[in-house]
Amino acid sequence: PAIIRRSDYRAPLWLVPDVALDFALDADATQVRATLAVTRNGDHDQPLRLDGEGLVPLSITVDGIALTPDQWSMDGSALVIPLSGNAHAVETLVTIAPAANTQLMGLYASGGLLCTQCEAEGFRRITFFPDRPDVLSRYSVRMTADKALYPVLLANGDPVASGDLEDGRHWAQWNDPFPKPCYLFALVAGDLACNADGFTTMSGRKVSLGIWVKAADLPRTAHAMKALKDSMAWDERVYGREYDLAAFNIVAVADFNFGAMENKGLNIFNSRYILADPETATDMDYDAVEGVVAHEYFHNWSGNRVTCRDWFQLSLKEGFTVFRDQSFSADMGSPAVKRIDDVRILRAAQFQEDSGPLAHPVRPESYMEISNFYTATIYNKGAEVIRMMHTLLGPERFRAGSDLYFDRHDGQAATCEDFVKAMEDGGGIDLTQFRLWYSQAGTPRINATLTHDAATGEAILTLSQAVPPTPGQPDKKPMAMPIRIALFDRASARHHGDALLHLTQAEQSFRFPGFSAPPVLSINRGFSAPVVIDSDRSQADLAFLSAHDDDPFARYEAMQQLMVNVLVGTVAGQAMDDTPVIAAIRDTIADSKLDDAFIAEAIRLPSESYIGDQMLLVDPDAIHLARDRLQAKIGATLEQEWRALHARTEANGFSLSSAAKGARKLRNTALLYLSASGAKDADAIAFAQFDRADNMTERQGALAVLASGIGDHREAALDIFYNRYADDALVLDKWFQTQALAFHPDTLAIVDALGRHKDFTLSNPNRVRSLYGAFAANQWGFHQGDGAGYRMVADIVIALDSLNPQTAARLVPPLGRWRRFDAVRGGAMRAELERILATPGLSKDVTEQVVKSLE
Ligand code: HT7
Ligand code: ZN
Repeated sequence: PAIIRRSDYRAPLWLVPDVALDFALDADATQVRATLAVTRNGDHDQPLRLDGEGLVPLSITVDGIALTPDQWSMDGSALVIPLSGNAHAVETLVTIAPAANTQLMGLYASGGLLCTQCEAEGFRRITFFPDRPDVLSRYSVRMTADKALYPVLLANGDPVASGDLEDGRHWAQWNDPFPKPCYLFALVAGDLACNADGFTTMSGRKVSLGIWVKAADLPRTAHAMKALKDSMAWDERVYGREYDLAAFNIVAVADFNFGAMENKGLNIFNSRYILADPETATDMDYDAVEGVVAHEYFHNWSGNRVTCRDWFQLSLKEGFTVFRDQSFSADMGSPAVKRIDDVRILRAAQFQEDSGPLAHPVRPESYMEISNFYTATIYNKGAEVIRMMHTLLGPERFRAGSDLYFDRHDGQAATCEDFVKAMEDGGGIDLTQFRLWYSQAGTPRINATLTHDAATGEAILTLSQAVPPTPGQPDKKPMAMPIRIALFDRASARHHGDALLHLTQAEQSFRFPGFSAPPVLSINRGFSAPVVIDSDRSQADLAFLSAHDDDPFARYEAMQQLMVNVLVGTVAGQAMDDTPVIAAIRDTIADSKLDDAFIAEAIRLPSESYIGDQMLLVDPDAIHLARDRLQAKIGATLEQEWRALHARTEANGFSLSSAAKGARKLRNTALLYLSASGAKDADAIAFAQFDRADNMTERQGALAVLASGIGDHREAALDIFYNRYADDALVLDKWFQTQALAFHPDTLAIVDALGRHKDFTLSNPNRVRSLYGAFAANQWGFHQGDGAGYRMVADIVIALDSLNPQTAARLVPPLGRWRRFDAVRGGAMRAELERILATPGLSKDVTEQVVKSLE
């Protein structure tokens, strides 16, 4: 497949200021008539070139006159029309088949609905068009459809008119006054019920809000509606951004390749990020609904009003919008726990990506298939880059920068460089060196050494940085980053305030006067830079910080590092002293100043894959054994504490307050350790929690504990859960996922059998992710045995590729980590990648991921 390069960007030759679309909707054959007002952009004699995929032009007219076959041509799948003047009206007619669209890109059918997904390049599967984000058009959309099958007809913008037709059909017209790229186009037709509400903007305009779902799901939309209204108010308060249309609609669909889509005025969501009630959604699900609703809403400014010039600039909208949704969720709940969660996700997904064959910069230089670049690097590292600018500038100057960015670029397709320049000009800062964060891939490693000069009473912190080589980037330059630190006096357990260090050189020393004795270093407080810190802090220092650090992230981090050191040492065959870990956990759960949610985060053992990420060569069995034993020892040593905690956190009635959510989180953690303790009644206690829970957080928490064990209640709990929720696809996903993630010796065989279960289907991406996505993330399970896990995932990639290449491609990266495993495992993983590559007719989505993984 062809490689698209950032350096090849050229402005569009033709613009399309206005487009009128007319859809005669039908699941099997939808007719699309598109009338494009096109204008020549600059002085050239090039023909009009309209992207298309799988389209056949049934008729083409220019200025109302039908073209003869010699007046147009196809270049591959693109339609090419030579035009004589500088402005024309070009009309095309095509027929598409939504019900046969298994890729879920373009116009497709899901659960009786017709809906669209156009980002990144789905619009070309609907009609011929310059499918690139820097061509901005005003859209008017008319839809006709069978009224009984599709009583609701929605599109971008505001509704203009509607009416009935003969033959049981009806029509609706929607206009969107804001010029937008075609990736933001959307329509939905179907039998939907609406949770209708309203919002009055800061300038007093009334906006009608609608969340559209299947009628039976209406009671599960309240949380999403609250999140939407909170997001609208937050964006006004924090960024001064007001909503701009009279209507804002959200539709939930069951089959969706991603989380959600920010189409102008008509967001389309994967139903898992809209629907929530206590019976079916965990607290994590509730938080995800809030976060994704906010994310898509915030795109109205960061993405829609200011969009991307080309797809290399994807992080311009995604990194900034993730930063915005993270800040919103922090303000809505616990900032400390939110930061810990976000860093955990960053490390699990992005650090792993950055250290493997698919590493790429936040602003990539090339791609084969843009869908493969909706990555943790673009999203999560991109958000960290924005966060660092926020840290360097402070909130007021950052706001001045963002105001300038929105003012300057409203209605434009902008670049990452435009954003940085606005921050420089609005915030008054020089970000010349900082720009390397956009172009250099790889996670910087910072070595921190603290020494003490007794003669001068100075503490001297020496930081040195190295950015590891990544594909195509063997040599790296030093990066600029903010490192927040504090130096604790050992005796008083206090410090003299944070210092924000500006690390810019390969090696830099910072001197701090006023220390008669060596202090304890708290570093990268709040995770001020997305880096790995290597420091020579002792276990005693880490234990000190895990008890006294007043920065919640640093306190959590000290505790995690304490655990990681023991686990990595154990895996390496050293006899490690685990008493500081157990003591730290005991002290943390006894600390009445800490809230339950933080305690639960702090005392949780690092994941098996995070432990693996600390090693050059991952030994999944040794890691599993070491972690399992430590968990068992913590469980047994503190058994009475776990019993007491589990009892103390039992709630009397369900609430969504932060305190109640924290208590549930801690209750599940206590149950996990109690079960690990080997206590004879642990299985029964877990089953009782499972059985009596009045909410999904506790029920699924207990199910996860039971599913990882070999106790008597395992099968019963899984059966009860299945029968109770057999009709609820989102909960059934949890049933598949819980088993795929379980620490069970037979996980491989269990997943294999689940792949043949009557409720498993390759046509629903949520189901695929909940079984095979989860399994590939289960380090011990996936790497078990003789490579059968690799074969199973490769089989799915091959089978899924012809149906839904985007979802198939997302299963490839776990196999691409072959260099990190022993020769036998690594060889087996490579062999599966080669087998996938040898499949005839492989999509460019999967081809790109596999080729890069093998390089
Ligand atoms: N901007 C949206 C991206 C998206 C997407 C990308 C590829 C294929 C399907 C997709 N659905 C949505 C989501 C977001 O970041 O808000
Ligand atoms: Zn986004």
